[in-house]
Amino acid sequence: MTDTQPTHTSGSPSLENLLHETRSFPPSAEFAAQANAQPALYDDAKADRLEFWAEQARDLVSWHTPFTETLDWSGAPVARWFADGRLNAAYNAVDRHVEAGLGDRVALHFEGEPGDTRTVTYADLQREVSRAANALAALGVTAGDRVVIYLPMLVESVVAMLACARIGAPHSVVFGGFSADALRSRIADAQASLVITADGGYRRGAASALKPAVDEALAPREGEPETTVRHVLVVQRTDQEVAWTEGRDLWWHEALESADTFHEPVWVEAEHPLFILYTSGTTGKPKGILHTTGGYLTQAAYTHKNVFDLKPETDVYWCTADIGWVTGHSYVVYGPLLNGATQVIYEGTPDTPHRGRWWELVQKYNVSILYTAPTAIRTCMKWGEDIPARFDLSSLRVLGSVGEPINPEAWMWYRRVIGGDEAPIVDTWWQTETGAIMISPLPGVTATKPGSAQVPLPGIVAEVVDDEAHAVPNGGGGYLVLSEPWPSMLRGIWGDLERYRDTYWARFEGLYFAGDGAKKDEDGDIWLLGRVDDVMNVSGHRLSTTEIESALVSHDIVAEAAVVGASDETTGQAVVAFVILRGEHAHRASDAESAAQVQEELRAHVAKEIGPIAKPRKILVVAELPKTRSGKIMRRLLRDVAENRAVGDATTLADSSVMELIAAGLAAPS
Ligand code: 6R9
Repeated sequence: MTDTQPTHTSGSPSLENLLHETRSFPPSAEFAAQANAQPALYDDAKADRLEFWAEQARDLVSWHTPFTETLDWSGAPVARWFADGRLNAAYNAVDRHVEAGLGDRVALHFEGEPGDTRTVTYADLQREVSRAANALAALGVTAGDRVVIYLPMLVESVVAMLACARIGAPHSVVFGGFSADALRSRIADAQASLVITADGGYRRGAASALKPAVDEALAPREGEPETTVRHVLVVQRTDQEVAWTEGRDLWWHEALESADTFHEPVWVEAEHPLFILYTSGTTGKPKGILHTTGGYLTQAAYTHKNVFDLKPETDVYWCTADIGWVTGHSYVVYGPLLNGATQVIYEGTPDTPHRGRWWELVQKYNVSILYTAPTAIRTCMKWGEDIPARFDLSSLRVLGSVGEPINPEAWMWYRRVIGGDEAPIVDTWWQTETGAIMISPLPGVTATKPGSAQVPLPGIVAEVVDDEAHAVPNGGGGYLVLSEPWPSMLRGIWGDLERYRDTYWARFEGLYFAGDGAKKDEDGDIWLLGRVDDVMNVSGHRLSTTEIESALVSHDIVAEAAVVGASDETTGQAVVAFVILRGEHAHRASDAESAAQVQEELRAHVAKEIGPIAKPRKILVVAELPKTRSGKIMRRLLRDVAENRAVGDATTLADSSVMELIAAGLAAPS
């Protein structure tokens, strides 16, 4: 493929900092000629949007009963797509490829952190998923029952999700890095009847335990209702000692051993729930985002095919996301498998046993499409480009980014060092709620710009609006909204329809409010600017300030807490907490040493309550917090402090001396 030189776009965006970026990389003629996506895709979608989606649904998904109706929006904001069709997600991801004679194609190249490997073909996957489905059924799990999956990145994790889908039991995957308490509240909210976990997994060169967190999450607690969980299936990964509850706990391998390899998929309605995935909102309570089957699968497959230009016969695809996040759902499990892709899944961290592990894997498996997050790219930048330079990365032909805005430096580094100055980068904007990619360049069609997700995909209608819901002109900024329903949109918040309306549909009449700030450049391309609510984005993971504040305040010594996301070179944002100690404990922060102790104690407490990723990078003990007269904490001012800036306008503070007090306190030993 020929190299493409950057050209400069017309017009100079008058927007601050990153919008001074004017480089643009048109696709090479060769890439464009072979691309799955052609410019006509936009025209087709514009000509008849609903018919366009119906075509995608018919082309990319196999229906047991074909649908006749495309969209029913009469119950807005709860959409029904392809509602009279019936299908099965696992059949679409696995069986139909085997039936098409592709059973020998590798579905998964699994690489364990210690270096153990496993190659799983589509035929293998069909046997495993069928067995697992029979095992779940034998445990009494039926269509509609919820199953919580709490696993590391293993072949069994993919099998478990598909087995649930095969019997019509919605799965709720809880990220393995979350604590027992986080797991407990999600199990309770979903009223799950089964948990699938492992003894442990390998992380940073050691076996780390998972099962104890499940035991703790299920233990009876005074004043709380008894758990709905009847069984725990345990995958044996590390051979660690595990506590065992007779009658409740079963080994995964034993349950599967005795199960039949044939299983007839349960054909469900298109609107049957496929999964619930919990994500942080602006209040402390995580939201169970509900996705259903037909529309979700359609958009997952469509985006995976066109945004990554997947050629299933020749490509090797690798998405580095964990199945605990939505990216792992749509772009490790459903999108790639529906499209019959061959992919790599990796259990461990990028720096174990060395900092070149990812690039070694790209070389080993000839990965051609890589999908990862800006925080990972920035970490690799920090480690130095001599590390990837030691490996042959010439197989890479498409690079993807997701999770947070990618800054132009990281984008350029990704393109040059990883993509050999050739591979197109697709910066994909979407959310747990949107289910699949919404805004992204199309490789081979779009001239890409470093730092911008650019354009809504064909079939998607997005806008940037001001406070009054008016579309802003090119060059202007405001809030990102989605103006038309899309197939993979959430169908609500589990058990809380009111919260669904309030969170997404109350801000602007008839428009989906994404919670992200955005600007349009002079070409009308969209630049995402981060969250406008109190949700932080740390290494591409959504964390709520409120949730961390409540975790801090639940510690005996803390009276009050305020949490902000301070910009951080590597992780995008870092959690910084300001705490006021209870009077009787105030002395504990009087010298540097004890303040450091307090900080460590509270960090550990947050890790226990929520999980290690929520641990504040810094905890500052203060005497007061800046509040408005109505009692709202002015996080903006705290962010100034956290980012070492001069403190901004503090005139709306109830007590204007507070910021001086905080600044003085920080100058003193901490
Ligand atoms: C897929 C995923 C969603 C939030 C979203 C936004 C941020 C994701 C982005 C991006 C700028 C991108 N986000 N992709 N911001 N450019 N390409 O990440 O889902 O975990 O629900 O987070 O992430 O702020 O609102 P989720």
